[in-house]
Parts: sequence; C-alpha cells; structure tokens
Amino acid sequence: MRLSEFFLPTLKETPSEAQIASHRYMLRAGMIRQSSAGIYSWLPLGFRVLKKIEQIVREEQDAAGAQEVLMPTIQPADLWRESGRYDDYGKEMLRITDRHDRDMLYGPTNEEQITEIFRASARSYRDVPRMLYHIQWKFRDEVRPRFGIMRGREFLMKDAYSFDLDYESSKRAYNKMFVAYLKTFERLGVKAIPLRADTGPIGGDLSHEFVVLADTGESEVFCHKDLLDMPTPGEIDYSDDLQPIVDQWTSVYAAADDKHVPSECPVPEADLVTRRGIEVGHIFHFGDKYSRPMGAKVAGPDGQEVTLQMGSYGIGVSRLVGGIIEASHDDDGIIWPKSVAPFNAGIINLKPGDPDCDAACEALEAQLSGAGLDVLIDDTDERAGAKFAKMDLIGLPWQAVIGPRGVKNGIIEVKRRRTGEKEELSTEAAVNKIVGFE
Ligand code: P5A
Repeated sequence: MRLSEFFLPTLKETPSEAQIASHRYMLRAGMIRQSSAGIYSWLPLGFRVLKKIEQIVREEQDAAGAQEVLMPTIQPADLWRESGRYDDYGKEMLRITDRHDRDMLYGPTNEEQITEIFRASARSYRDVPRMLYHIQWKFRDEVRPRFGIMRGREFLMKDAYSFDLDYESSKRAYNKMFVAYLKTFERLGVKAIPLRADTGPIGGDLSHEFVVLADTGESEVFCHKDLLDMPTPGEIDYSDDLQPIVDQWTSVYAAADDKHVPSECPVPEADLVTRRGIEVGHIFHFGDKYSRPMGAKVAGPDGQEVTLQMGSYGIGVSRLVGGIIEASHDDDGIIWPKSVAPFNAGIINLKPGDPDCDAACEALEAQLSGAGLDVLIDDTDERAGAKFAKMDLIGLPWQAVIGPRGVKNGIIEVKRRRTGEKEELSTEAAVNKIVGFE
C-alpha cells in the first residue's frame, strides 16, 4: 500500500477531548472518527487492526470447539420479557419501536436470543454439549461513554454461549473458554490475568474477568506477584481435562478494585503487587438463569426432561484495540505487537521520484510482500522529519528508510519500533531481519 493513496487522516494536534493515550493515538493516527458520543467509525488503519484481533479471537474460539453463528443486532423485546431482563436492564438498553408498534431493542448481549434459538431445536441429551459464538456489534447506552472505543456505546463483542446437560459438563465448557482466553490474549501480545469477578446483570455463580495490565487502566488490580509470570499453557488438547490449568491460574490470589481492600488480603504484603488494568474479557457460569424461565430443556438419557446448564463468555474485541495500545505505546505513538499490526513494516522513501530510491523501495516491498508481509510505503513529498514522526505514531513493528545516500552504497536503515534500535543493512539482510522477526 502506498501512503500517497491510502486514506490515513492523521492529526498533528492532540485532540482536547482525549484523556488517555489510546484515545489520543487512535484519533491522531486516523484509526477512528467519532460519530456521536461513544459511537465511532473505523477508518482503514483502525479497521485493519480490528479485523486482525477478530480473526485471532475467532481462531481460538474454533480451536476450543465453539461454532460461529451470526445473530442480529436488533432483537424483539418479548424475548427479554421471558427472561425478566427487559425491565431490569433499565436505561442502558436502547429501545426501539418498529412501524407496527412492536417493541424492539438493540442488543446489549445475546443470552436470550441464543437460548431461544437453542430451545427451538434441541430435543435430547444427544444435542448437547454445544458451544456457539458470534462476533457482533452491541449497544449499551452507557451513562458516561469515555476513552474513545474503550467504553463506547456501540462496541464489537465476541460472545459465546454454552449448553450442557449438567453442572460437571458445563464446568468443562467454562474451563475450555478460560483456557482459550489465556491463549487468545497471549497471541494478541498482551498480558491478561483472570480475576474472580462479580456477575452483575448477566448473573450466575461463577465468573472471571480477564484484565490487561496497563498503567492507565481503569481499575486497580491487586494480585500475587507470581501471577504476573505465570506461563501460558502451550499446545492445548481441548478434549483433555483442563481443570488443572484453571486451578493453577485461580489458586493465586487476584482481585479488582475496592471489592477487596488490601488489609483483608490473603497474600503476604511482600508478594502483593498493585497494578492497573482494563477488562477485556468476562466469562460467566449461570446455570439455568435463562434456560429455566425460557424453558430450554432436553430429554435426558432416562427420558426425564432436564433444564440446560448455560454459560456465556465475552471478549471486548473493539475495546482490545485500545487495551493493546494502552499496554504498548511510548511518547511517540503506538507500538503494535506483530500479530495485530495493521502492516508489518513501513518503508520510508526519502526521495520519491528519484528512480534509484523508487526502485529500491519497490524491490524491498516486493520481497517483503512475497514473504507474506503487509507493507506501507511512504512515497509522499512530506519532509523527512514528518515522515519519521508519522511512522512512529502509527507504530508498525519495523521501519525501513531508503534515501539517495544509502541506495548508492546498497544500504537500508532498518529501525525496530519497539526498541528504537537502528541498523544499516543490505536489502537481503533487511528482508531476513524483518521476515524472521517473531
Ligand atoms: C458475556 C458474553 C457479557 O455481556 N454476555 C455475553 C456476557 N459480559 S460483559 O462483561 O458485560 O461484556 C463482555 C466484554 O465486552 C466488553 N465491553 C465493552 N467494550 C467497549 N465498550 C463498552 N461499553 C463495553 N462493555 C463491555 C468488555 O471487554 C467486557 O469484558
């Protein structure tokens, strides 16, 4: 992609409404534009990151045995009257009336809708266990939408739902999602720790939040220092018993906010660390909270009807874009982890129009894209300083600077964004460095 053709409306000034780094950088890097309070358009650079995150989330859901569906954003109010949540949800729910005066709503979550889908077709114990998920926009009319897409009103969520015959089996589904979340966040290049959590309006008896550690995070997190270095499990066979992995992660104390004051804390003071964090995922086991009032049941092996056990499992896909930036930036801009970077590398042409510089840029681009990487070439006429600043701001993992002096000597200056480390390399060595980077 050539920057001269790319829609990248960057801002030089810091927008005054943006209080935290991710919001500032997302606006300045031309990733998003506000439409109205808490509602954003995603521009090409931001959309590329959102899609990459979505794809990693999808792959890990599939690996854990969940099956992808797509439910609508608009739901009939009657479903929510069945579960009793239509009134409970209050002003956070965006209520709509259609032309026939039917009450509808823009879904803040999909427990009711998936339960309706499942109860309509599941007949016997052979129809469970099942786990279904979708990645779909949600609307919550938050009182105080803030920090850009971090606490939006419209936001993208991955939400999975499990259906099981009994508690033991549904606990296995919960454990699968727990482990899939550890893997997902690791692939996204962030450290996320599970905290025992309150269940709030979703309900249930068992719940964990996954919190990305970042100094600017919204909530305060207290945890045992060992949790920070806990290794993420390697290859997972989801048919194995995952309880030992979950036990390992949950045996180490961690809590959020004011739910536990440190004076009551079970961790010796020397081992306790305090960090800030951003909730990027939340999983719930709520048994028959929805299946009972909505009549989602199947015939068990003995012919007796059994009300299904359920759980729901959310990941804030759009919030993660901000969460990753909060966890990975410096004073000059964003530093994307490789897995979610909108492009793998940026090539800065210091003298566009110079045949040798143009040819050197094209040759490098051809080799990098031949190796499967996405490349952005800055072929604009801006000053060198402005080009460097923009490349730092948008945070691609590698930068390659090509100018007349280097070209004459067959040299490219390669900079690694995360460390700022620079090296002068031949084209071949530059390609090897960038392609071989893990
Ligand atoms: C779990 C899946 C649920 O809604 N029902 C379906 C359950 N959980 S939750 O904790 O309320 O939301 C799941 C994740 O969505 C993200 N999130 C948000 N992201 C951006 N803006 C918001 N206003 C917002 N609200 C929730 C969070 O990452 C949360 O963990």
